Amino acid sequence: PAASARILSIQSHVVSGYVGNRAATFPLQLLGHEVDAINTVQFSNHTGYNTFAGTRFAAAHMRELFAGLQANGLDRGYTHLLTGYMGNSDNVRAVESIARQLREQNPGLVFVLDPVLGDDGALYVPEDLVALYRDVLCPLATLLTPNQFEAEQLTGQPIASLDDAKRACDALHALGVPNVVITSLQTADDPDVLHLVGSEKSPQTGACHQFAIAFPRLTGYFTGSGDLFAAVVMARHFEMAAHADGLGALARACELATATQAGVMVATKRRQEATGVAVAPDHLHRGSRPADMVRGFELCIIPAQRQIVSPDTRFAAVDI
Ligand code: PXL
Repeated sequence: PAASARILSIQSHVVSGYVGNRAATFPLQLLGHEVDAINTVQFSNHTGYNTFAGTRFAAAHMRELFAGLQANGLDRGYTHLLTGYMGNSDNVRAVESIARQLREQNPGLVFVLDPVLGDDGALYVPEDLVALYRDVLCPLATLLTPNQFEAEQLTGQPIASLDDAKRACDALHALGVPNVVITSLQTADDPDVLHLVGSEKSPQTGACHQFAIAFPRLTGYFTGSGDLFAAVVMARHFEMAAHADGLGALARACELATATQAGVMVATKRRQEATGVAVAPDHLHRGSRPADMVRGFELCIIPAQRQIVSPDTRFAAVDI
């Protein structure tokens, strides 16, 4: 049997719908991995709805849960740490502490850090988190998955082209992260195409493999697709790293993860259209947000689970 990862995933939880841990746990389990979840918030639904109820947990809650694991030796044996939305600097510090302790237990721990800061030109976390992610968490991360805006925030450089993205990857490597994936980049060439730009740097030789994957931009409303992507790229990278010798594992992992993300989003859009909740792009407000969010917008992670195991489409990575 294929080796399993043992993953600690620290993200948000929603009762209804699929973002954060709800978008990561099932896909990772479906791919054969053990997932333990710490929830940074527990909300009724994601914050894109007209209202939401629930609690943001204090950092002390996260530390208490981790201490509980330690008291029973359950902190031993994690191979992977995955983190998403944290929301405030105390939570970032708690994650730093957990990452350091897990590394002490397992020096080979893979830390997949999704630096959730914002999108479309706007931060949705306090501004002080940018420097904390850059200076405190990035140096601990194995794989970093910023979107275009987050990569700009972390590097302080605008990113408008694949060349800019390559330079941003170099700057992020310089913070100490060996694997960087800028998950979606829009360039001036074609508004209907998005680019993933990835960069894998060998810790041994310093050699760098940089690549891009172009994929069609889907109009519509999708929340949690970044959380799904980070989870799947982590699982696929684990599989590939076990087989590949030399550089190339990250590109193969990204090919599969973009295919899964696209497959789930296409299924989601089809269901939106079939059930009549789809909104025309010109009826979207505040970036890509519909005026009234309903359950029908949620990602089809369960109905489209085949796209996680064996995605229909493939997008090829090209060296850049
Ligand atoms: O990454 C999406 C996400 C995660 N967690 C919470 C959210 C959202 C998006 O709205 O509200 C709590």
